[in-house]
Amino acid sequence: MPAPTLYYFPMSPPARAVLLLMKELELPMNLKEVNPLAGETRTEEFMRMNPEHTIPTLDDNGFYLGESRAILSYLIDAYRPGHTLYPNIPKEKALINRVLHHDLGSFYPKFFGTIGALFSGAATEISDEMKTTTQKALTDLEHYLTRNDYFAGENLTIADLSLVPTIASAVHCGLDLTNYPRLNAWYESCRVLKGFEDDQEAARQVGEYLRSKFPTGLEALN
Ligand SMILES: N[C@@H](CCC(=O)N[C@@H](CS)C(=O)NCC(=O)O)C(=O)O
Repeated sequence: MPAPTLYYFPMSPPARAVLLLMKELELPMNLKEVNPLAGETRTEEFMRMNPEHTIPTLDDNGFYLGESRAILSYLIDAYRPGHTLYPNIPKEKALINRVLHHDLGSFYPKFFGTIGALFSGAATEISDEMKTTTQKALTDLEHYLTRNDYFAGENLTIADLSLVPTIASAVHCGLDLTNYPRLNAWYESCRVLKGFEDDQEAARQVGEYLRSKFPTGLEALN
């Protein structure tokens, strides 16, 4: 059967999480770049695959899947079942899912939802409220790392892969992670990921893009 196709955009944090997994496991995959900023996720053809018009979108031989975290767990279950990045052990899986749900339902919307307004031009300054919301989101992550070095235990899992691109983007936009020592130590340990350096390049582009619109970047969050 042909390898699955991933629709992605290089700067997109959720798409980059899937790229990190693909590189880590050396999964054969066709990559197709789609630019949401140019409306390419809103074509009829794309929306037949994913009516929510988001990347990443996976096409596994006619099985279409959106939502990066669902794609991460599907790829392991389908292509590397039981891998340590998402082990087939109910309690370990539950702890990973917990972080993925926290990321989707709390961290990403609080953090990226807030700073996203700077990228779109909807916000032209970092308000006290934006500062409080993003700092709370980062402190919540810091608390996750109180007992473990990684987000769901003592090993890297897809929970970490889901978070790396957002944090890397924030760092390249000017966030000083040393204010969050556990998160900073975690970020440093993620450098072992095979796709980490490529992800840094994407994060650098996100930083440049933000500074083109908002020259001081995220420095006011520190
Ligand atoms: N929760 C989704 C978020 C996906 C998402 O919002 N992707 C953005 C790019 S970062 C996108 O495709 N936006 C285009 C659009 O909404 O039309 C995931 O994790 O996959």
